[in-house]
Amino acid sequence: MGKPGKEQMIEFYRQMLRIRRTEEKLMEVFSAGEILGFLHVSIGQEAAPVGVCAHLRDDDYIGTTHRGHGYAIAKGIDLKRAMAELFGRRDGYCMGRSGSMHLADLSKGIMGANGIVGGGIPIVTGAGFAAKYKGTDQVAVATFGDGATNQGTFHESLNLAAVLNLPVIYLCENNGWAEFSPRPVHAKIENLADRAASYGMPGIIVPNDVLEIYKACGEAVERARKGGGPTLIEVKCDRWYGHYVGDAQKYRGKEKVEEAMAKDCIKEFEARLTKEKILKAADIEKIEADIAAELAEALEFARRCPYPGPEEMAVGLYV
Ligand SMILES: Cc1ncc(C[n+]2csc(CCOP(=O)(O)OP(=O)(O)O)c2C)c(N)n1
Repeated sequence: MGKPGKEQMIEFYRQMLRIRRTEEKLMEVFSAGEILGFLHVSIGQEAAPVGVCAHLRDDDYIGTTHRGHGYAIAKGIDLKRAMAELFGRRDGYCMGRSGSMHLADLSKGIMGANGIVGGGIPIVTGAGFAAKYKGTDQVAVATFGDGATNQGTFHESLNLAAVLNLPVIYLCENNGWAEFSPRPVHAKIENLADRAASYGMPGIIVPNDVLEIYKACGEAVERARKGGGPTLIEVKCDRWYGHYVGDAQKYRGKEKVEEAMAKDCIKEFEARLTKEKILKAADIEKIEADIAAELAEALEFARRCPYPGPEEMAVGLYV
């Protein structure tokens, strides 16, 4: 795995911004009542999806959480159909039934977001098992938050993956909060990557920096593809907004929120690329304009799609 070139770095920037702008738009339409149900955004955490998905092929798997839009976007989901899904429309990926929390596109290896904390981890471990069993060189990535590392599914999956030497990357975005509980309330250890040692796999800690994440994930993916087994990677990041859109964060305090927002993985990367003369102001403007146009088109598509009819309720239902 080489270092990313200039073009690739610009692409990292573009993808992170695309995730940010999409979720900002989602917050807007959700607040206006156009999207129903719950919405969890990953604003402030855009580096991990971009850093890991840069190493993945369409036939590699990824399984995410209730905060999974970023991974779906970075793995190549079509924004129009994803938007239609969140709007509950028939042309969405799952006929408008999955919404934000179960968005999936198997043609791109996106096994689905998951509303059950820790629920995606064994599913992805199973995908890794299938890849190994079939003798392919596919890899599977499970992403989850710090809270999920206290679920039994996490421990059972990591143990099995280590014992069977499965090609799975476990990517924990430690944003310091499990819903409304700060990390010290739900886990006694500060570094969740330490848990890897008890299963006999490497445990790596990386900051919320796309290049560092790209490097760590690249090594883990390469090792997994070559039969070297699983890795646990912990990204130390911050959640800018509440647990869900509409959460006033009374449990967190204004100062802590401002502290989190002062750390922006996109702005930091933008400053670096600008300093190294890889990005100019005009390039940034063009990227912003392209994303705005793509989002406007996706929204227009979603709003225009019909809702599924009651007669379609049983389509895709297996009993
Ligand atoms: C099995 C289960 N228990 C509890 C919940 C309620 N719940 C939803 S999200 C969440 C916290 C998740 O925290 P974390 O894994 O750190 O992810 P983050 O929200 O920080 O991305 C909880 C407890 C749930 N959805 N599933």
